[in-house]
Amino acid sequence: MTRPRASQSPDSTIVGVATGTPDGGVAIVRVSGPEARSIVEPIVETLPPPRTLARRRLRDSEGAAEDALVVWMPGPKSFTGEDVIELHVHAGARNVGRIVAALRERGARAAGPGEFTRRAFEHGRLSLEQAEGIAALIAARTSAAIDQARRLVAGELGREVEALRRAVGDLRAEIEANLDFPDDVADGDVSRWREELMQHEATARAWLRSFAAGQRARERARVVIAGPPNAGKSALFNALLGRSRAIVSPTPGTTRDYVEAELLIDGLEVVVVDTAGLRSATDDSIEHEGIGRSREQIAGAELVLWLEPAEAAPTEAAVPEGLHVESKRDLGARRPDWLGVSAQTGEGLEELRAQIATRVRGDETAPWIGLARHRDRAFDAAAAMASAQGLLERAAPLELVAFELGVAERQLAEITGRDALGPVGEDVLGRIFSQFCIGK
Ligand SMILES: Nc1nc2c(ncn2[C@@H]2O[C@H](COP(=O)(O)OP(=O)(O)O)[C@@H](O)[C@H]2O)c(=O)[nH]1
Ligand SMILES: [Mg+2]
Repeated sequence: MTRPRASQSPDSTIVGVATGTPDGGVAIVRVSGPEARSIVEPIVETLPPPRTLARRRLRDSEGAAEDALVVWMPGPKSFTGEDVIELHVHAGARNVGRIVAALRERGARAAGPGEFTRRAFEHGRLSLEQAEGIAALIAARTSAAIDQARRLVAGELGREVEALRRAVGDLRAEIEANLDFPDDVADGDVSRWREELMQHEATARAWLRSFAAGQRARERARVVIAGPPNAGKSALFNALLGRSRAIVSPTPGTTRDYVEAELLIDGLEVVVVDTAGLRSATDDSIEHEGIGRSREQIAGAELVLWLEPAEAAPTEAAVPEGLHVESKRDLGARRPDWLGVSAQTGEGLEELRAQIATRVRGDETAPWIGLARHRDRAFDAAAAMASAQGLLERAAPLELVAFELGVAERQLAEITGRDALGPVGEDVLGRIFSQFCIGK
């Protein structure tokens, strides 16, 4: 292997506890490295055949016996690409501690954060963005985040990035083949190169847009219900939630502070916020404070539902970029081009849900997970491709064009970390894997 192996003492055998929940009944102790077999075998007497789970009596650091299920996965067809043995034992920090101690006494070193995954990357079992997907999956807090992280782990982004990197590389090779005879380059070639580059840049820019949509989907958009007092905001909030969470009252100014709740709309997790009604004339200082908070909520919203009731005349205050909703449609319809709903009869609620989902998702049906690092690299690659197009347009020397394409290729290669000798340095790897938990 030509690649400098960057992890600390890479030939050592490491041990870590692979399970993270303190209330689980079983803990998995994982051992990976060239000595895995010679370290573990003596304390379980015999290893079961490869990839077969078998029950064994295990001797812990105090010589006492513990029941364990043992699975032995010889490298390179293991998670890390090394010899791996997993011991499934009873959970409990002290119990597990005695087993880990027995393994360390026999020469295994305690694994650092992300060290198992890092070894998997270094042995070519995972690309870098897949490894990051594992960390994102563990950290996921919404089901959208889980779905996106799984796609990252499955290598979907990596495959697209690799395809683009190869296409840019082919184009660079073609341009470089003309370096010695620039006068022989036909105008048709130059315009075809520009055309191809424009398409490649568009591909990277489309990722950037879907990365942004993916981030919105992961982060629970805030949907803020705003409007004048008595518009029926709290009633609509409760109707969307399907329960009585906010106080509904004919007395204007009842809602003084905002109330929020999580809601699943079309598989999309959003936070719906009910706010105090906006009106200018009030001497009530608490209501005044509530109105200030409503404005803050509107400013921080992904989507504002601007509500005005069918029984009252239109106001001037409607938030222009918001979704305009006329409430209390059971009492009539005064704003025919607004979306009509009634919290009382349920009219229009399905349509409202659908519109919220569409507005929050944008036109992206399958948003990508694009972690900040992927976004930055894709952005720089797109910028390099744009600059290469500019150079071609100005008939600048082809060396410069080829140079910019090389920059774009390297930026793309950094996303997957595939380029064995290339651009992903210890600083990048160190930063990525230090964010993992120990045992992963
Ligand atoms: N007829 C009818 N009345 C409603 C509807 N939604 C709310 N209301 C009434 O309008 C008044 C104000 O409602 P509320 O939700 O507290 O308004 P908010 O001040 O905007 O939060 C209450 O008396 C509600 O019963 C509706 O869909 N139809
Ligand atoms: Mg209210």
